[in-house]
Amino acid sequence: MSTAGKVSKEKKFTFDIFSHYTINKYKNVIKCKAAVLWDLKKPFSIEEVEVAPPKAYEVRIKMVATGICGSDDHVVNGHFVATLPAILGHEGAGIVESIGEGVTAVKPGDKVIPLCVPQCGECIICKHPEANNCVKMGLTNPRGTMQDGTTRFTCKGKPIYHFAHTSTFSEYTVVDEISVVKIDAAAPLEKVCLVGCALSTGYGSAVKVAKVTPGSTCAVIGLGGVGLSAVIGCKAAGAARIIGVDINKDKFAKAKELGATECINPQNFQKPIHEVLKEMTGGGVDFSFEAVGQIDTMLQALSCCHEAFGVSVIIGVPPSSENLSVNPMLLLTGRTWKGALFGGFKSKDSVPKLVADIMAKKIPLDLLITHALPFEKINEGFDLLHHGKSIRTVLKF
Ligand code: PAD
Ligand code: ZN
Ligand code: ZN
Repeated sequence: MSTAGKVSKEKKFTFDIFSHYTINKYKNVIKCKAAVLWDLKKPFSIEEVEVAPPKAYEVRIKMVATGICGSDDHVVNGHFVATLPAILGHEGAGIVESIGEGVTAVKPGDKVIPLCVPQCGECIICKHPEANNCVKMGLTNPRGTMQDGTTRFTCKGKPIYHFAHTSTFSEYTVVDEISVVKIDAAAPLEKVCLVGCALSTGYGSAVKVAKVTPGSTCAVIGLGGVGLSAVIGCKAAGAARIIGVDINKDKFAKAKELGATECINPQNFQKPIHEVLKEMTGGGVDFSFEAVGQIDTMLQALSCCHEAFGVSVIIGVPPSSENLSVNPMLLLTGRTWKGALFGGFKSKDSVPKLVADIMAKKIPLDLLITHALPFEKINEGFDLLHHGKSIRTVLKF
């Protein structure tokens, strides 16, 4: 009896290995095109890369569209540290190609948005009712890998690192199950890809992080895709006055179309812009947003909100080497200073709802997309951003 028992255990063991093998046998390495950033301050190279099959609790996605975000550009210019060589991009949408063992959240054929802020649902942050920066995020320690510490991309025999848990600048990508969410099958992916970053970030900064109130006065510094999404959020929350601030006056028409009641260019004033804003608003705005990613504009945003009740939100990602120095009196008088990733939204919970609101025309997302290019023209897309010509360029695969 005891020998028989031993044999059957061994048999079971053999079967388990075999069944694992048969599951993975049909999932091939995919060879496809991706934009690889080999070095800082260099253009992207379109390369043939190998994309390994998803392991357990991972998902391989065929990308359909991806936006170009200021944060991708911060990596290229070295302000935001990432492990290179890497496949950047974090504002995409696509269709699930295959899933690893144990995946239940999505299945092949589902339309999905990869999530640059994961939501594991189990950590202390995910369980907190307000917080969203899941412990699996690792923003301050960017390893450029899957959660298991390895990469799924290789090129010319070298491992290529992931970026922001998403790496959307590739025809195929692999993400952890905690970094992807299913969206409405009818959603236009070449538009809702922006929910993967800009829209959620700016809109949530207004409605969720600052909690803009009806009738209030707001200032948004930086009118790129993120700042304009904050303008959309301020308007949706019922702000009476929304002042857009940018050094590029070409951004003003779009800002006004989206809800800015007036726009100002700091270069047209002798005084610092926070003084100008305080004078314009009888002492300071109720809510201010920094959507540039520079230390000086963060201080301008803080200073321009009312000293007794103003709330200022940092959205922009600052150069990693720079620190802020402020006079504590700015806060002692009663200001609140906040910051958030991804608009403070819990990603898995909020992204499908935001997509639904866009499809119901409650959020004018289309206006943020100024250019569409084939994926291979990614460097042209970054040139448009550098020259202040685009709000969002969407690359199509
Ligand atoms: P963008 O480059 O499209 O927009 C930046 C805007 O700021 C441009 O319109 C500039 O003209 C303007 N600008 C530059 N300097 C000044 C200045 N001194 N005063 C006023 N305006 C100025 O970038 P974006 O909209 O994609 O991103 C904006 C920032 O938000 C950037 O720092 C990015 O890294 C950050 C970001 N944060 C999150 C997050 O989760 N917190 C997510 C996505 C992007
Ligand atoms: Zn978590
Ligand atoms: Zn982004």
